[in-house]
Amino acid sequence: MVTYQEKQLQEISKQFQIYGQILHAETCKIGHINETYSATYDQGGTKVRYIHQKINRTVFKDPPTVMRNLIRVTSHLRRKLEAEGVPDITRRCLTVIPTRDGHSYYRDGTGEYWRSFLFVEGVQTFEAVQTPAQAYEAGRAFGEFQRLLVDLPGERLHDTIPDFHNARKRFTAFQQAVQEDRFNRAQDARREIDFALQREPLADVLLRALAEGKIAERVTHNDTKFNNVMLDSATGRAMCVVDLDTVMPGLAHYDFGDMVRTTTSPTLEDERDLRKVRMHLPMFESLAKGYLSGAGQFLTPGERSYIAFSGKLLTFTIGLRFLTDFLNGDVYFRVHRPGHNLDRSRTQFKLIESIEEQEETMQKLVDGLDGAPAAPTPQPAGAAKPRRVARTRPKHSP
Ligand code: GN1
Ligand code: MG
Repeated sequence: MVTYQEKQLQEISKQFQIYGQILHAETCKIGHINETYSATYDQGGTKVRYIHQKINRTVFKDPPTVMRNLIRVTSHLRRKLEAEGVPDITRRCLTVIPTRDGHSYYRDGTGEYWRSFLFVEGVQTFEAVQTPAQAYEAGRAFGEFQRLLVDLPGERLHDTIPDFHNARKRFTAFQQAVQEDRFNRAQDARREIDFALQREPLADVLLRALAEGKIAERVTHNDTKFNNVMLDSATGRAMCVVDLDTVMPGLAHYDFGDMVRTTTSPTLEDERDLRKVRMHLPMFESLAKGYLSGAGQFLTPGERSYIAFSGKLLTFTIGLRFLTDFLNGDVYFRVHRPGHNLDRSRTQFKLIESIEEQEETMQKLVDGLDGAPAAPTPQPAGAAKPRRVARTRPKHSP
């Protein structure tokens, strides 16, 4: 039976340089923002998969500029990887499939923007980290991503979401949501609101360091959740990072910090049993080693001095965003149950407490690492014990 989505996708897919017939399509129920489908085609008797994705226009106000960034970034990455002699390029970097008239996106009759990617086969993504070797690989992948983009030629990338990680602006939005309390939900979040208010000074630390020239603007990914790294199913090595809509000017710390948030506690982002939520030092150590080995030499001593702090800050910023969205009536992040955003903020705040207990040790550990430590042997992801949180289908974008 052809579902509505498949019929719709058949129409969409005809717009792209994909030949053959759609055999079936399914929704990828991942990410909080865009709508993503994987579709299998018959091409000359071989089954080939593609990703089709509808860009969320409420979040990304100007999809054509998102796509312009994405094309510049993926072209540059591909050129650099080729120059470094890296094999298997279409599994190492996302490949955008152009429309039949050569554009990077298609705008349908209702004004929605669609794009397509080659499906990367033979990889896995995970909602929660399982081993220090995986943390190393995630760190290495995003470190390498930043390193490869350090010399992106041309003008400054477009800010696809202005002030995306501006913690001061996020804090102000949070204060406003508390003050307005339009859904009368503040009473359910008293403890979380107080927790956040007490930590207000965190919001300015990196912005001040940037203004004082201690750290520099870079090209960064800005959404470095662990589930945005595809690990080779056979070797466990990181192959490709995905979800490139927020690649734009940022701080290296935004990327490292969000990795600390999602790659050092073995729990899901919305874990309700807070006793399980903890920043595990061995995970952090592997993550930091992987990151510094991937990043190579470009980080300055000033940047390195804020590395441990960045974990706390990004967990704070994203916790604030969840809490703000809860207070505002769940208008931004997709929710799957009442109180979901509040639960998510609780998990982030528990992780902050754990980071606070270990922050000094974390920074000392980073200070003791040089730029390119040796890699531990990754464990094959396929050999890891299957867990509820493992996903065999890759996530290509939010
Ligand atoms: C969103 O949709 P997803 O999972 O890729 C969000 C990130 C948050 C994340 C929290 C554009 O990412 O900033 O960290 O949820 N992306 C956007 O899970 O807001
Ligand atoms: Mg995303």
